[in-house]
Amino acid sequence: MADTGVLEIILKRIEAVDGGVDSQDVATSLSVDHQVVVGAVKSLQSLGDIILAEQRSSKHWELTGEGQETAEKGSHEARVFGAIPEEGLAQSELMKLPSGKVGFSKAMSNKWIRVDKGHEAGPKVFRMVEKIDDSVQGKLVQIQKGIAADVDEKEKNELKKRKLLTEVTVKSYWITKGPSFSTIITKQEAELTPEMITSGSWKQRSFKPYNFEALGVALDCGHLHPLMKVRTQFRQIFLEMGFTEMPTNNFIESSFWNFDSLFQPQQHPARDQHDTFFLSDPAVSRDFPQDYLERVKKVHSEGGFGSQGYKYDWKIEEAQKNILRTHTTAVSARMLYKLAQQGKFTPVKYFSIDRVFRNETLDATHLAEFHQIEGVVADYGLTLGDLMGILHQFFTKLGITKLRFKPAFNPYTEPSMEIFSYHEGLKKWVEVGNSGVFRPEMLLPMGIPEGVSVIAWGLSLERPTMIKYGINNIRELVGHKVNLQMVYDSPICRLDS
Ligand code: FB9
Repeated sequence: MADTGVLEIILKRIEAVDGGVDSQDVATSLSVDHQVVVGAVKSLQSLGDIILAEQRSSKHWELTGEGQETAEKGSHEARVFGAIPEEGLAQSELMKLPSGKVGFSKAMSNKWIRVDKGHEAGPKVFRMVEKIDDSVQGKLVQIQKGIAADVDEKEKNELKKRKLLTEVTVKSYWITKGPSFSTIITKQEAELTPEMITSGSWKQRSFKPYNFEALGVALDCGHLHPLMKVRTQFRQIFLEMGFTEMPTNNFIESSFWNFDSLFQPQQHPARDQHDTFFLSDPAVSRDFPQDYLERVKKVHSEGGFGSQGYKYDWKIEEAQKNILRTHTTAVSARMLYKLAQQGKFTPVKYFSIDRVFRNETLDATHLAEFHQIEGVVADYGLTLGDLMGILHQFFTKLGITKLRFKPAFNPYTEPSMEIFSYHEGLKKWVEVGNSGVFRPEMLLPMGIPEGVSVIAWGLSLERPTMIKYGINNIRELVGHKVNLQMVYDSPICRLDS
């Protein structure tokens, strides 16, 4: 609230006149900065319709610094005239004077002085008249005193061209009485309290208008990491597509569920130390559905279900090894086995978004862990066309509409496809995920009925997050070097825009 003294003075002045008052005049009369009066006007306006304030601008002439000097000491030409003695003055000496250059040409054009070039020592300047009328100084003095009625606009603009005068635009408020005008300022209440309501005193109070433009109070609270914001968006996409989230709360997994159940052979390179993190304690799991384990062992070592298998000596010790899961497809395997055990098959749509761990070479976009996003659909008679269709539907919700599919290989899906999207910014096709149809050697040992096929796809959470938030190095997104201010400042995520 502005100084109430200024507010009261403004109100009393408005009351005292028929029309209104100008904020600049008030500021001048109170010897305060104009902004002080503007602040008082804003405060009065916030109290309701006490005053009306119409912004206006007026122009007036002001002397420049050089103009003030001219008004005080005379024009340059007058100062040059005054510097020339009876016996004349060498032009070279005259030009050394501060007003020399400007004053000389003006005095010559006014025919106040003349140059005699017949002297041996060089040109000499002489007066041509006894005295002069310094009209420039006279006009500036009149303008300075505010009595310049007979100085016309043309003459003022001439002075402006000589940088002796400048035209100043002044914005001010014309303040008049409002519909609720009063010289008494009643303090406005900022909030309606229970006491006011119970006592009824609110009836005699005036309340500040509600400011719907006010920003909310910045909450000093936690902030969601961009990865979590993007995860929420992906979760929303899956949910609106009718998918159910899988329970992924086990980072530790047995090799059996992570690899063997997916028909990934025990000698596959992805299963050794340099690609997978093995646990030392507890090093092994032993609790598996025995009948299912036997079927897995058989399909690996001898084949079955129409497959010749891998024909190797499958060892339970390999399957028992505990690891950090390398993909969330291990969770999909558990869920599909559980689905097969429920007796009557029912079509399902599952998804998962959670951390997976790979003992890989680190670089600017790859760490030893990332969040995998996975979608799974199980139903009778699903085909590769259904997979392509649901991929188009899913990626369209990310704003990705141009997809291409490239044949690929995964141990647990056949056929498999890498998914590519055309990146308008990079002007090239970029890989946005992988997909495929789970193999019968994976599904049939679980007990999934003949005729049911399961399509699935996966992508990472970090890649789209880095793209959406313009982060080039993954260490700026996750890890101990993350700038927490980035987390605080990261905006809400909208994947479809
Ligand atoms: O996410 C990936 N790229 C991507 C995804 C979205 C995106 O969004 C743009 C803003 C709009 C941009 C890019 N990729 C998969 C492709 C590459 O980044 C790749 O270099 C890295 N891949 C990870 C694995 O790397 C070791 C991404 C990760 C990945 C790859 C495959 C799967 C999951 C994650 C899978 C699978 C799968 C296949 C069949 C059945 C079930 C699951």
